[in-house]
Amino acid sequence: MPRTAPTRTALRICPLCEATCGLTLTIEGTRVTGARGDREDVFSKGFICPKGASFGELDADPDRLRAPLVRENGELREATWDEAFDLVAARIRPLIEEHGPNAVGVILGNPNVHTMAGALYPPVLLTLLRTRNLFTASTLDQMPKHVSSGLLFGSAVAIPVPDLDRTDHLLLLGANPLDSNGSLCTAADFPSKLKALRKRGGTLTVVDPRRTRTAQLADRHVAIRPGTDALLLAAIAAVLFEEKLTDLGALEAHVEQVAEVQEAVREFTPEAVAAACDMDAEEIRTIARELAAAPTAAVYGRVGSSTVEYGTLTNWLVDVLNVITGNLDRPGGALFPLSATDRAPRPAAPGKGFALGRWASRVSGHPEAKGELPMAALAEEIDTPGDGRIRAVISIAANPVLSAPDGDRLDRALAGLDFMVSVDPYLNETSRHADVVLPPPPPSQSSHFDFAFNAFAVRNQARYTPAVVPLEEGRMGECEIQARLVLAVGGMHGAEPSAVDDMVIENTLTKEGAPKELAEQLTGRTGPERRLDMMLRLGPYDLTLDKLLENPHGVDLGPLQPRIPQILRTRSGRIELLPDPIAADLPRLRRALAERPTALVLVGRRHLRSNNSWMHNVATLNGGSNRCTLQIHPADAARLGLEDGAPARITAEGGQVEAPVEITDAVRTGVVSLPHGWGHDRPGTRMSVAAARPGVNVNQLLDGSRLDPLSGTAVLNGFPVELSPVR
Ligand SMILES: Nc1nc2c(c(=O)[nH]1)N[C@H]1C(S)=C(S)[C@@H](COP(=O)(O)OP(=O)(O)OC[C@H]3O[C@@H](n4cnc5c(=O)[nH]c(N)nc54)[C@H](O)[C@@H]3O)O[C@H]1N2
Ligand SMILES: Nc1nc2c(c(=O)[nH]1)N[C@H]1C(S)=C(S)[C@@H](COP(=O)(O)OP(=O)(O)OC[C@H]3O[C@@H](n4cnc5c(=O)[nH]c(N)nc54)[C@H](O)[C@@H]3O)O[C@H]1N2
Ligand code: SF4
Ligand SMILES: [Mo]
Repeated sequence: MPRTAPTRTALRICPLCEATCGLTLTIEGTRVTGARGDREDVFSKGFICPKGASFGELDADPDRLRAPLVRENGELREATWDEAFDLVAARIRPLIEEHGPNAVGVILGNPNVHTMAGALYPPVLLTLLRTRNLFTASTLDQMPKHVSSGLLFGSAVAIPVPDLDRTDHLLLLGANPLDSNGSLCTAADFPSKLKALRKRGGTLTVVDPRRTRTAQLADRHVAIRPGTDALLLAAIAAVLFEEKLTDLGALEAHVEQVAEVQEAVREFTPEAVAAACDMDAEEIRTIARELAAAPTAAVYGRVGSSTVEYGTLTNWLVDVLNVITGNLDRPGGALFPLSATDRAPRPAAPGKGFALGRWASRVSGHPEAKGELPMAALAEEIDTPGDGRIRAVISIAANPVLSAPDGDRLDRALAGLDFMVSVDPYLNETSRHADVVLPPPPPSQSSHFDFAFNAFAVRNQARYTPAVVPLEEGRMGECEIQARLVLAVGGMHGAEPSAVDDMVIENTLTKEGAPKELAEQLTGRTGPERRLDMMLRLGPYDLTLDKLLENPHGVDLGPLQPRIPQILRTRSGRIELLPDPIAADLPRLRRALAERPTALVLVGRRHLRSNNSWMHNVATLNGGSNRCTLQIHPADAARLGLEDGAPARITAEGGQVEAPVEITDAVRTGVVSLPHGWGHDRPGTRMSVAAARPGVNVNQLLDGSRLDPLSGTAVLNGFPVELSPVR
């Protein structure tokens, strides 16, 4: 008998951020003891970051829940899976039958885009449940991009990504890929790609109120006043029109309303916006001319251009610039990826367009966007009495008590629900309110395919990694958990979970007009694998699950290709450059020209060794420079009497928090920065490492009323704060 467990290696795509790096894991017995970058991975070619390197610690975190929890007499206790699902069915069905589907609110958090389960089952759950109360991390993040793409291109998921490997010029706004590793632009090893851009003679302009590690790489860093990117971009467009620097190139035949946009941005001259942006008008002209002069260029904005006052307008203007410089849909510009599980391209044809506001939230009347209501309105939908209030919540991979505005109110609201079920590996600030917690296994025990991120990748490719360690005794895979949840909520409690997959396969094949025999040809040991196989076979490449299994380092599908007009689904079949909802929101931006800026506004930041709210429980990731401090410029600190290391009180419309001051000239004057995802000091959680260094919840400063009106996205960046020393 071997005295020690045998050591082996296995490949696993990293699920910890959007870069989707291929990892080579070292495994002793059933324990992951090491992780390095897989040099043969077709996409990531060996890249790894400190989070990926901590895969083993994160995977083996002793605070991860091992068994379901159910609430009995107010206390959570361990239960069997059968008990847990029986309880879900028994409690949720009567609520739906008595009060209708809208009595159930569904919350979907970010990690759903990092698991196969999160891609495959929530859509089925929502189809069966038919609730209008859907809240996701998108309205704390990228919903402005979906709305902008929906309006411009007719499809909310048609999102152009910068062609990082080939572009000559990148204008990057409100993104810090050196720490975030990129977002809506899946590119393993973003740092090298930016360095390579400069090495081949290209240029990088970074617009960010902080001198980030990304900004330090740039040829030009513009420390803009937060929240004013829409003004800057409108001014760049105005210059391009005024100086006749626009050139639509091959797009000419596929775009309408260019003249209308020219008219709409005319008054946003560099001189008109300079004071609001706190920029030099001449520099704005230079940026516009550089953008036009570059042989190819891409404009790309992320979180700092999205979770802001004019989020949808900013995201629209990003693509307006890509269009009027002829860079949209051309190599070196911004292109639409075609992932292996996308539907095979259909011929170009006018579509149904994109509708906003098909229904509105009950309390504040916020319009839906992409079928969702603002996460910032979740608490009021639960705690405001009346017909149609949310009485039960299904929360999957979400921690809105920390990630959404006014966590204290949401905390109270969740505590007052009739019933809550949470699919989450941790008992944290949000899941502690659940009556049933269903814990998925750690990532080593889950198979992985990036349904979401392959569609935003800078190179088309496909990779599948089966689970590297068998399911531990007593565990249930997350696909099965979510399938059983679908059945329990959908009134089919007790049916085989594979029934969900069979139903989806049958419906899809019928809808796609595919031969029925295909269902029998599908390979795969499990329902989710067969669904993946089906999607690959229906997809645009000649791929199957078997082919991916034969190529464990992935299949490269080549650089991004032009997809216009085929991808367009607007009513006109063309890019509608000035959609009505955008035109209707422009007066708000015009008013901003005259507004006097507030003295001090707050922005967030991300740390390389962190991820939103849930990775502070790994000792190797929590510590060092990864701290919840208030960064402030020396001049502002001196003016306000704040000392480095001493606590400051931060006050805003939603409340107050106290955080230690970190004086640094990396933030510009008039701006302070506090990261999100902290505030692990609530009772009843089981995250011991995080609780020992809790930090504070920045989102307690917000009351949920600040939203980008078109997308319902919370304004998490660039809101006014006041500071004082804590004596
Ligand atoms: N102030 C401020 N607030 C922000 C942001 C900001 O920049 N500033 N960023 C926003 C953004 S971009 C986002 S995306 C949101 C994120 O908001 P959320 O999605 O609410 O938060 P996360 O911290 O990503 O974690 C979600 C939950 O998923 C659980 N989880 C982890 N892995 C798995 C898994 O494999 N399966 C399941 N079922 N659960 C899992 C975690 O334990 C955690 O409870 O936060 C937003 N909030
Ligand atoms: N290490 C790490 N990686 C992550 C995450 C994480 O928490 N940690 N989260 C993941 C998630 S969910 C997402 S969505 C992505 C996000 O990925 P990124 O969008 O790259 O995220 P951030 O690092 O928050 O970068 C936003 C930048 O916008 C700047 N900013 C703030 N306000 C403004 C403004 O008004 N204008 C401009 N121009 N800039 C502004 C901030 O200073 C910040 O540097 O990262 C993902 N990857
Ligand atoms: S960059 Fe992202 S995907 Fe790559 S190793 Fe780090 S956390 Fe994982
Ligand atoms: Mo995000």
